[in-house]
Amino acid sequence: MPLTLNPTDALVVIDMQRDFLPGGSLAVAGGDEIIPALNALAAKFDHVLLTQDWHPANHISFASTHGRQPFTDTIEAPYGTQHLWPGHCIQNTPGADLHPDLDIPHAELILRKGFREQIDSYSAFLENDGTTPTGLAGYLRERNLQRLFFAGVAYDFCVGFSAIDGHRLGFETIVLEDLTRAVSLPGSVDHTNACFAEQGIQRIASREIA
Ligand code: VGL
Ligand code: ZN
Repeated sequence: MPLTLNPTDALVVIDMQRDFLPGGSLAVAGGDEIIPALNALAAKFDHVLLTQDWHPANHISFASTHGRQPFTDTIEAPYGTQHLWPGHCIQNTPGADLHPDLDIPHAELILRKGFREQIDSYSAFLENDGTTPTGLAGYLRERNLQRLFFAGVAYDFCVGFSAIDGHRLGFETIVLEDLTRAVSLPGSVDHTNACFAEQGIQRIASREIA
């Protein structure tokens, strides 16, 4: 049975920026493939929100900040283990731009995250310390947006953390599986899938939406 959208639904498109897509410094394989279908689906939603990873040049999540290797190395931050990445989505650089093929003119909010030098933020709701709010939950509640559909990159990091926090914060949460792509570090996709299953976070295909 097709899923019918209603006016209190929102599509949340995570981090569809040049640096996360092929050609970028932290490219997610196949990330560009989802853009046409994402644009088409977004047109069906009254409310679309975008996130933008937005880091200072010496961000805590950059391997170069610590003289370490990206992808394989981690550091112990005051808030816990932090994966290290290639430099990406640096404030006011072209890599931080939303991808030019993303065509969602009615998107009503672009939420920047990860802008504090000493805290990363995978989730659109809470920074990686698990306590610093981005303000998104307040925005959604004040606008009476109750059911959230997540798409974008990366499935196993920013999409996953955002969906899990959204669910915990009381929003009905659905992940559009065909409209995401994963970074795929060892075990990261399995871990994300297990968390979704444990919390009852639904994964659906975008074609199920009427
Ligand atoms: C992301 C790694 C670092 C993401 C952001 O958007 O999933 N991943 N920063
Ligand atoms: Zn980042």
